[in-house]
Amino acid sequence: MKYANPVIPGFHPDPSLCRVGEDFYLVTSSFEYFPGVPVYHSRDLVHWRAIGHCLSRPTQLPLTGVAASKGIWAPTIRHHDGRFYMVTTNMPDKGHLYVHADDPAGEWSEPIHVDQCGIDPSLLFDEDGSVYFSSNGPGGIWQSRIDIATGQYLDKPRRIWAGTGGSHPEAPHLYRIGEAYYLMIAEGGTEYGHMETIARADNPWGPFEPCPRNPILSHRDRGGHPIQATGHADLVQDAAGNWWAVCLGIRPSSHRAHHIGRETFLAPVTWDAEGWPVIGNDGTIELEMAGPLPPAHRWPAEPTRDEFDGPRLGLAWNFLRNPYADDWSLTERPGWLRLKGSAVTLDDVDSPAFVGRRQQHRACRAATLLEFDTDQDDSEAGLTAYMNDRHHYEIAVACRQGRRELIVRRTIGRLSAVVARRAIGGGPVRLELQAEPAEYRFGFALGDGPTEWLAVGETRYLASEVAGGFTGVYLALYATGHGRPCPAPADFDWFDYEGT
Ligand code: 6LW
Repeated sequence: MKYANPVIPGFHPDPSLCRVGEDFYLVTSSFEYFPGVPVYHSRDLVHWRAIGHCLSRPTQLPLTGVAASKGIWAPTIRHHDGRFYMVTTNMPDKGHLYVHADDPAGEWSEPIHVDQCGIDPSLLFDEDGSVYFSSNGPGGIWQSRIDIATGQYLDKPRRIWAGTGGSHPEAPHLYRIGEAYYLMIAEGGTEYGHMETIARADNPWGPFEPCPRNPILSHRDRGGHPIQATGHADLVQDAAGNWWAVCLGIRPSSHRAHHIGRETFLAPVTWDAEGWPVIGNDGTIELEMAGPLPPAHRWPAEPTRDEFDGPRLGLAWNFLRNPYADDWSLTERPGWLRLKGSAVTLDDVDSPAFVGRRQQHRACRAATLLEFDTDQDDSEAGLTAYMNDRHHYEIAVACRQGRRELIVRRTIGRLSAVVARRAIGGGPVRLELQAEPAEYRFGFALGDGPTEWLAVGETRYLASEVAGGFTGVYLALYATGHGRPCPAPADFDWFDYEGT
């Protein structure tokens, strides 16, 4: 059966998954966004639907003052004895934590912290009841044995494998398969040299014997291939006994520039005569692949338009860091998302009035209808293509010398400038963004009038290779008073998002 990669497009890095019966559950990293660690559900490994978040309360996920691309790194999800566990690291806060839930859609428990070095923690529940806690750390992969009720050590952490010599040995996943323990890790760093390697032992502490074919997954020698940076993988066996890997990869839009984030890819896994896994086509993956998938199970398509009619935001929406409760409301004006711009701006390492979703297609259209009757200078509300606090583009209604105007701004590092403006009168404004792999176009319309396209900006300047960090572009509605609160609310009637 054929399927298309990536299976979860847009900013969904560091995928980890587990199976319960015929159901698969997958989590990805969420960094400075809240709620954190989205949970996806699938029955066929190809079609995934969002069902919740593991970290949905500020007590589980404090993000105040967390820099862009800090916060939640590299979760692992496992199921044991009727319970789901998700283990991750909140950077820099208190380090490793895990939460558990009986229903992966939530609510998840308060966090239990584990005092172990490094990043990228994961758990193995062994058959004798032991729980192994692995992470990266100085010189390789470290492991302890913990009491899962408390997070306390039963055996102190020690280094169990240095990897094969690549930089950044990280993202360990320890599996017990038959009588053997397999330790699969990422090496080479998460960029273009990324790879996945594996080793085996008959004891969870090693000594680990590396696979002679390492790396078992990498595109580091495939310059020009549409998929790059493959690595950070996790394995699962389906109900029919077939094995699969999920991993992260990127799709550059122009030379060495990817802007919608590290995405989740799927590859079939076979085993060679010596008992080593073969991922995809002998260690590489493609945009179209085939494998012995479980029977197809599609989910209803997401509607293009969010009318903001419900009492809660849909699961696609995120805030930047922990939101201030007063900054947003779905109930003050029913059927509208109301944002109340505070002093905090998109340039601050803080939580502006901001409600955003991942850009999941390199070619897409986003639009919104905004009412913002402001006469306070420097107040502003609109639509942003946001990579981080130093790299973002927006189209907005703003106020200058007491008059409303439409602006397009680009912020690339310390260069921030309004690149287009039009004076406008009162009344609602439709803001539009059209994305192609290499460019964003920004336009607006008044009433039912035609769209006037105001400016074009390259996607390249929002790419990780330029902007830095580990995230991908968000398309977000926002409001700000630039240093003082906005007296007028910004009301958004609806938001359209559509891959094109
Ligand atoms: C993650 C590390 C990595 O912790 O990037 O791709 C870091 N690999 O394993 C952030 O996602």
